[in-house]
Amino acid sequence: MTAASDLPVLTIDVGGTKIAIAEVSGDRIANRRQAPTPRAGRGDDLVAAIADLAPKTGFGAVALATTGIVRDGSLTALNPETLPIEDGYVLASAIERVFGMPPLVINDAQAAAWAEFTLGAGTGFRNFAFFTVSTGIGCGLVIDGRLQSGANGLAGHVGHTRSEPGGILCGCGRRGCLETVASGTALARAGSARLGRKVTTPELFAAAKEGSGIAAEIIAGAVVALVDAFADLTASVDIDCFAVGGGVGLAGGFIEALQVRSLDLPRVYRRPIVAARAGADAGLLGAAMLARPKSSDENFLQK
Ligand code: BMX
Ligand code: ZN
Repeated sequence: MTAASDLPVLTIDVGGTKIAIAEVSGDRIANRRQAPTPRAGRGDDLVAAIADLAPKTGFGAVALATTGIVRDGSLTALNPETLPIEDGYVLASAIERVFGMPPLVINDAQAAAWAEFTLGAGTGFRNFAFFTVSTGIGCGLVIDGRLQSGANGLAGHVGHTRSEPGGILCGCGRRGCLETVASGTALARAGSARLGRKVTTPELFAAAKEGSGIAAEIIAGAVVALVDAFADLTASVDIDCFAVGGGVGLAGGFIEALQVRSLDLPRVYRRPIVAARAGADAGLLGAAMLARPKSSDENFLQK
């Protein structure tokens, strides 16, 4: 008989746009599949979509990375525009009912930060930050080698620090958050308003490439805001290296633009900015690793 620990971890990544599911063994991802995220505001719809997509047997543990604030297995949206859901939706128990075992549940950017720190762009650093620039802006922080979730799950939500005083109202209730300036949602919104036609984020990047000054200016605004957020974070906790992922973060030329902009910072705030290496599936990998910590990873998570 196969011991549960020899079997892969069934791992789920719930983002604002899509749900991905795979079986993860070590750093190997198999049988990856995905579906659009149900956005009607009901946690039960999310769980039903996961149940539809996932195998029911053949795994030894279940791990779930999700956009939003995870506290003791419950999920609350900080920004309901990124993922609408009931406050404090008891995600862990709902997932346990489907698969018959209690899952590890963690914020998506925190999970991805752990993967990058352990086997990606953050290896060898002590204080490391991973940013995902996607539907929203997520961030996971590893400080002194420990992944920070915070007692309330809020650690690393740098997407909701102030970027533009008096700026537009964020779904979290504050005004001018980084996420209202530099996320994929923000770029598409600004692009549509200023170009006078509905554009998606990839269309905005394509327009910039084809010479649209307006599109280039909007993207440059996001770059400036992100680099300032990196500098603020460096001033707060002395980050050694920033890795950037997510659909927008990994879009052609974006990381290079961040690197160039960071040269305008006073030297004391400058840190390496690199592309996430674990790729689009860092959240899957990190959640699986957190569900199966090695004994040498003792105290890896700081609550
Ligand atoms: C939002 C917030 C974060 C998340 C980030 C990236 C919600 C629902 N999510 O700031 O928890 O990490 O977006 O999320 O409040 P993604 O869906 O863009 O990957
Ligand atoms: Zn906000």
